[in-house]
Amino acid sequence: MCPAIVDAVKTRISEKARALGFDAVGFAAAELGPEARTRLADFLAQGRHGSMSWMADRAEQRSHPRALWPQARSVIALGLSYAPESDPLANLAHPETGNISVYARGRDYHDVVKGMLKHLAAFIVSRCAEPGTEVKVFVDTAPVMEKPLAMRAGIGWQGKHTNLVSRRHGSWLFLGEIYTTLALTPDEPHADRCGTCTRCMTACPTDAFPAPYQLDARRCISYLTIEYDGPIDPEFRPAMGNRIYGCDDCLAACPWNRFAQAGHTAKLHARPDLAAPDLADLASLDDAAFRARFTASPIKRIGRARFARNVAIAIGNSADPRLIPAAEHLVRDSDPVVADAASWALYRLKLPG
Ligand code: B12
Ligand code: SF4
Ligand code: SF4
Repeated sequence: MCPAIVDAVKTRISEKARALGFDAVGFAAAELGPEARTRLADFLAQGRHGSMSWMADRAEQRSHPRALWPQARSVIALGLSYAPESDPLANLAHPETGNISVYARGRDYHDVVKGMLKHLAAFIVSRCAEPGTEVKVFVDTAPVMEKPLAMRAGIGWQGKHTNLVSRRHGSWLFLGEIYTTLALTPDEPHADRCGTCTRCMTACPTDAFPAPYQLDARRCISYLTIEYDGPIDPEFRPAMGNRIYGCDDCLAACPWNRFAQAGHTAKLHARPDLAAPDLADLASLDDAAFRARFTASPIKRIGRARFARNVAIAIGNSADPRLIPAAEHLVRDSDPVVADAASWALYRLKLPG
């Protein structure tokens, strides 16, 4: 395609992406520079992925878009804002409730973003490309390094908290990509705008950043509450507070959020019952009730046992003796990890003074 036609195709794709509801769109070549590859290798070599062995299993595809799909020539990077309407950390001050991170208070973003990506991909194939053009859509779960690709496509930069920050949407963007055989001119990569700021790093309750731009997932509350299924190290339990699913402290600290307007995608808006759920109520959920309560929510993915473990730790941090019966109920749980967390909680609640 001649450059003028490529530009026209990019414009059509960008307009359609925005019409579908995406807040950011950019274009990159289907390749990652040597830094992302080396840094992923370092991260894995230091064991910072913890029990997420799937990260190491497909590291080659993760750090080489063409190792995942040799025919890919371009990547279309998309961002969808989920910026909250109010203070995302307000609920941390209510220890009798559980705090769910902003991204998981509404419908599962994997489903929402994937649906939008599929619409955009179908449009590209049917309306923007020569016959034979192929596309593949990804959001989160594929071996794709979404943040460095989005930075290369110019929709933001990787901040010191390691997530992509946008000048317009702050830290609150979900990412998705379309890999395609179309040759599209890359946009300019986004420059780093962190400057001397280190607010995200000092905001972290578990000191999970060994250095700027580096995260040790094993210390991160998001990893501990969502990805890790064993007994959480007692070192981290007090710092978890009432965070029962994910953590937003480093994202919320970012000064670039001040430009963000609340996300407009209704499906991602917070469910009222997940804004400040009662810990005693959550502790009483059996498997069937857990599944019913979290239908269409990303929380369903972690299963009832991991969730109940997190609830037990939040109960142990509540300093609220009214939650002793809830902890006693979980101590009798058939899952040893849940029972262990509940014993720890009971011990804390019964400590004098
Ligand atoms: C594994 C994973 C996690 C792990 C590890 C996170 C991590 N930072 O690696 C855990 C479970 C902890 C996690 C937590 C969260 N996650 Co997560 N996660 C992923 C996943 C699947 C892979 C990320 C990855 O490749 N990590 C490996 C490391 C090595 O890569 P990296 O983070 O890009 O590391 C870079 C930096 O270290 C940098 N670097 C190192 N040194 C230096 C030096 C300089 C100078 C510079 C500039 C850079 C630099 O280079 C590395 C390579 O680019 C992505 C989806 C995907 N497929 O990409 C979602 C993803 C990153 N997660 C996401 C979200 C929303 C979260 C949470 C906010 C959820 C929550 N509220 O609890 C937290 C945020 C925690 C945090 N501060 O990162 C979003 C982030 C969106 C965005 N705007 O960036 C993603 C992109 C999913 C999505 N599709 O939207 N996540
Ligand atoms: S998500 Fe929470 S625990 Fe993880 S790095 Fe950010 S502030 Fe620290
Ligand atoms: S809080 Fe500061 S250092 Fe962290 S990502 Fe935002 S601008 Fe960068």
